[in-house]
Amino acid sequence: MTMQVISVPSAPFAGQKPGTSGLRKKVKVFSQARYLENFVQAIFDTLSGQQGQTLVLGGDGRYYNDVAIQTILRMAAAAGFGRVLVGRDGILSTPAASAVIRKWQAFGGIILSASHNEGGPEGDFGIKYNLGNGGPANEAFTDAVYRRTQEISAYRTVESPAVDLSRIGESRIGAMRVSVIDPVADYAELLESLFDFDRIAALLSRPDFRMRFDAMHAVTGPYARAILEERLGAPAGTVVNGIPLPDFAGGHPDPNPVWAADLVAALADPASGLSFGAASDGDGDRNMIVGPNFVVSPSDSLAVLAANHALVPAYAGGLAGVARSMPTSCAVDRVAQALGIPCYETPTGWKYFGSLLDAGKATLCGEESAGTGSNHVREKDGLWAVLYWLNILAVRATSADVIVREHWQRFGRNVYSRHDYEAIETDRADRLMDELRARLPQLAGSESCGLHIAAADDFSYTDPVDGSRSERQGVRVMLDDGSRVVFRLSGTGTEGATLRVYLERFVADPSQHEVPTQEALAPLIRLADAVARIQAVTGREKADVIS
Ligand code: G16
Repeated sequence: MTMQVISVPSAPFAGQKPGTSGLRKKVKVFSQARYLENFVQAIFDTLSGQQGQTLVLGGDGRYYNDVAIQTILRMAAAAGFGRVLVGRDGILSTPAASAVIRKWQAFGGIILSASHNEGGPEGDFGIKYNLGNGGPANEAFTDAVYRRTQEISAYRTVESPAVDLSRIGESRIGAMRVSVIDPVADYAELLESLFDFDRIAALLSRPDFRMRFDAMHAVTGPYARAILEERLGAPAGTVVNGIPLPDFAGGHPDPNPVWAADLVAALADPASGLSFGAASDGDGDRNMIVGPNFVVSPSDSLAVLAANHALVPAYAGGLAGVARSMPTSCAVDRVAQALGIPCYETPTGWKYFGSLLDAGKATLCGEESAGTGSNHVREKDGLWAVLYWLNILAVRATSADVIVREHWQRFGRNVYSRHDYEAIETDRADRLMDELRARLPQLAGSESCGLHIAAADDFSYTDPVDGSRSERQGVRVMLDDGSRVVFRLSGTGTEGATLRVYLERFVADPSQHEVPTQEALAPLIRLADAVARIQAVTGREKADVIS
């Protein structure tokens, strides 16, 4: 059955430039007439060869997810896709979408999410396109989509009633099949193939081991229940805040000590009886790992996963290499050196890991922004990280804090913190970065706050696989002893600009490992303000979020 394709006249919107991870805007912006349609049409116009192919579609269930899914289904039919695999109720976590694209050899996928940003009618919405490898489209593609949004004059759709997404099954929009799939099954099967589920199940059944997984009312609730409670036999109630809500119950589904403070407090309270805590974000790709009275920093987590790879079935054969984003601490570099494997340093954004994973150059990747993952999919993966930790805990029969402290003893500690200045006026943030960039030539070799700056530059990256180049990816100020301060503007915010200041100092001496992080970094915090004139330019006396 063919349907008549309707061409609806439209005109460009300003600002449809994808950031670090797709296009993220307020719901109010996305729900304007033609806004979503223009962007989706720009994606479809940038593709070629999609006729008759399969598209994967799903999102994190946030407010507007359901409306957007129906719009995109009609537009996919008009664009000539042969089939769409859509998660039941329009739900697919980001790593699950990646797994489904890969398993079913789909042409690509559209994921609806604004990650850890708040939801609801006043909150944020987002959309990104993933390629046939299951990973976020590269910069060349997103630049082309942006160019297309600036010249668009119409979008194409069909007239068709809304598809019932509440039941698994098949239907059609014209010639296009719509298959509503179980959002959990393919993903859970993949994770089961990577880890020692028998050992993890034995750990979870021990009376002296109790874990809590906080799904933060976001997408991972159903995934965590199915995997931890149903397949691995963790007691009912292990997963908390497990029902996804369109507004995440009013919170930020951001697994860090600020937004998951309840979990951190529970693990700090011996009366809770908890020995391990974990959380994931809006779309299920980020993770937080918490031990008794101990929050594992994401950069340390990546290093620990790499150092313990031999304990996990999927990685026991060895790692080809590891990769981290530039602002992520160099803790994993030390592990790579000890293992004799390469460590790649990429710009911020999971999309930069894709070519390294596809080429078999890296097995594990991670970022300071609470993301870790491997070559099993092409996205970072929150529950994967939790299962990896559980697998290590099951084999080593000790707690997460002990594992990290032993890691520091062996490799030294890369003391690390990120200071975020949120919702700064955009022109002030741009001025700060411009002036900092202009000062770079004088910074190298200079003294500031009693510290000697060995080098200073603006990070650029050449992809070792396809040779593509990315410039202006963050200012690095490096000291003689390996300490660093990195400055960049976030590419995921929706309000003004967010300045991120990343601080790192290497401490070899074990007697200094327990010095509180902000105290250990105090000289670098002063240096950061002095070289970037943060207070003077932004008017802010301190960071809004320190993690
Ligand atoms: C996205 C990207 C990550 C990045 C993070 C923060 O994650 O996929 O690679 O580290 O944003 O980016 P920024 O510092 O530019 O805000 P997510 O979980 O938000 O999709």
